[in-house]
Amino acid sequence: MIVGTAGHVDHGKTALVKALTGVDTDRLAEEKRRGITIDLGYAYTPEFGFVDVPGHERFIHTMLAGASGIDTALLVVALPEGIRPQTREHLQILTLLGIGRGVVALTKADLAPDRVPEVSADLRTLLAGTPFADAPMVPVSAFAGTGLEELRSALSAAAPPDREASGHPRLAVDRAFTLAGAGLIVTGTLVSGSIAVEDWLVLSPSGLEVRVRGLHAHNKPVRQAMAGQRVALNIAGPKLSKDAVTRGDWVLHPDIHAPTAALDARITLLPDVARALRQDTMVHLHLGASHTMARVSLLDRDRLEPGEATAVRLTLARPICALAHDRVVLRDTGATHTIGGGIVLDPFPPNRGRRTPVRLAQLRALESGAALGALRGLLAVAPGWADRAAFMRARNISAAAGADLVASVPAIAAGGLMLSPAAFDALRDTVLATLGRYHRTSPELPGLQADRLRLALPDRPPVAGFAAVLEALRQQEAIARDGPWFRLPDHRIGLSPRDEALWVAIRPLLAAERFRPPRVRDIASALSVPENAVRATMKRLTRMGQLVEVAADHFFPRETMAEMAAIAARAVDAQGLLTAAAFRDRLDNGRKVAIQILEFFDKAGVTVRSGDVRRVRTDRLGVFG
Ligand SMILES: Nc1nc2c(ncn2[C@@H]2O[C@H](COP(=O)(O)OP(=O)(O)OP(=O)(O)O)[C@@H](O)[C@H]2O)c(=O)[nH]1
Ligand SMILES: [Mg+2]
Repeated sequence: MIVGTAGHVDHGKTALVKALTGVDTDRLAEEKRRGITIDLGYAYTPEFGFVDVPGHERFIHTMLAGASGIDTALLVVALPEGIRPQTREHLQILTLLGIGRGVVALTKADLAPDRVPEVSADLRTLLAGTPFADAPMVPVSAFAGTGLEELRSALSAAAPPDREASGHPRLAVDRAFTLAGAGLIVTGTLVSGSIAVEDWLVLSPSGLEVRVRGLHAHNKPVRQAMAGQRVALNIAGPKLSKDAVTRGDWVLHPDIHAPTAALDARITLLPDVARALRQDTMVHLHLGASHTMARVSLLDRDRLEPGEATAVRLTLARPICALAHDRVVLRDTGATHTIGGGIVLDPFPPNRGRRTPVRLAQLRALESGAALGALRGLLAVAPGWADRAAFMRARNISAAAGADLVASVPAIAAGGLMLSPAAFDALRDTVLATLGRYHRTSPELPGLQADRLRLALPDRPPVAGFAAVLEALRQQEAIARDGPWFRLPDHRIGLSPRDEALWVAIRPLLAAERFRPPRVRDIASALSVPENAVRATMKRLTRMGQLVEVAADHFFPRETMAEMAAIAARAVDAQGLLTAAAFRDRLDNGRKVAIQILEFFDKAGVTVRSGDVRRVRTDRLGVFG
């Protein structure tokens, strides 16, 4: 169990930890000289790991870094002084961090034993409505040694539930130092998963690779450390140095290394702040042991009154590592007061549409702490799908657990998407309706390509996800596919009776002089049909693949194109080069037409021109079927 001290400066936190553990955690010379705690201190007994924090208001950021990794609070209030400003602020911070268990130590009992009833009564009032409302209060004296046993048993009784051991490992670094003979050591709380010697992990947000050379859990060498333990890692890595690691970094599994500079969160403004929170206020943001500046954008209103909670977009001054349901604490621009905090709902929020009703509904769904509930909620609101990788990463869910989750929601996995069955059905219905309409208006065309179908949708899924949905529909035989074209299974390319009749008349004209077929104008006058009608029919036949328009109004049957390509391949000289003259001689169709055909071959990649000669790409001869 990791116990963190809290309370006003000089109220006896460090002295109490020393009385409980025998360890003086004020190690720095400056701490000794000034008689105050400046940096975090650590001490262990077989049962507890203590994190001792500074009480001075100037070191609240340090207190925050320490408190983010604890699971039980030891709130220290000196009897001679009673409740003081940082008693309140530390209490607020513990509450915002979601630390639900604690014990109150009424310290310096040797100095003011008679103040126990008064201070306890004040504290009961202060603690009412907080997670510590019923916390035991134990008068103690670090000097006289009284009350220590009661305090130990009260702490044992406050044991928190076990931390989530599943998920990838993630350790919040609160200290980094080098140790002679060992090298680089980082310490912190392992908030999820487990870490073993020889694991390869990543330092986040820098992304440097680290190898675990050795590890301690609760100050003892072990092969493996578990979530909920304070851990010291001896790490090495190709580009790693002491300067590369700072408090606030994370050591974690590569799959959850995804630094982000924007977070959607639900935050509460503390009831006792002086002013409402306005749009785009700059704040100090604390998450885990990290700290950065952030801009708060309110998503569903223009101001947030004290005591109220709402959804916000936090835009960070630098990318940090954050996952869903991480706690954030916000302090004012000058870092003089804690003003509020809450939970991260989405660490990878979309850039656009952040204030739309659809998005706000998604954020409400993401308030669920359980991944199953969150995913169900997310898929129940529009558009009914979610990015699988982002969701699993945000919730720190491994691939195997993710597959179980998708199965139990239930959701349909398509490419990178998870879709509700209803959303999948809606996509299918729209695709089928769009194809049906298209076939009716363009019966001569093979169908629609994926991007045209996608653009027809009211809510557009990502390209890759939609491609997977189309593939799933194809497998269900709801739609069919020819090359890049999707169509309804029973759609056959067809000509209208008028086109059909005209085509029957045109075909022999083309065949009569197949290497020099008549142009649209000639066909029109031969058949006494308007040019426009001939052209439109021949264009439709081109789209159907029967004809090829080699030059404006000059159409060749596709099989003739294939035949001419083969002739070109045979017309090359000993060097493999093709001249226009050689080609023309074989076709006997005149220089102008021969050159038009060759230029069309160039465009189609069948021939490659260089100066007056061409090479024939035999691998491309099949393009005309
Ligand atoms: N008489 C008496 N004095 C105490 C007791 N505990 C601590 N003190 C004194 O109170 C002063 C502050 O004690 P610390 O333990 O350093 O207080 P702290 O809460 O750790 O202070 P910061 O870490 O700076 O916030 C020191 O001078 C201690 O000697 C106690 O039980 N009895
Ligand atoms: Mg101290």
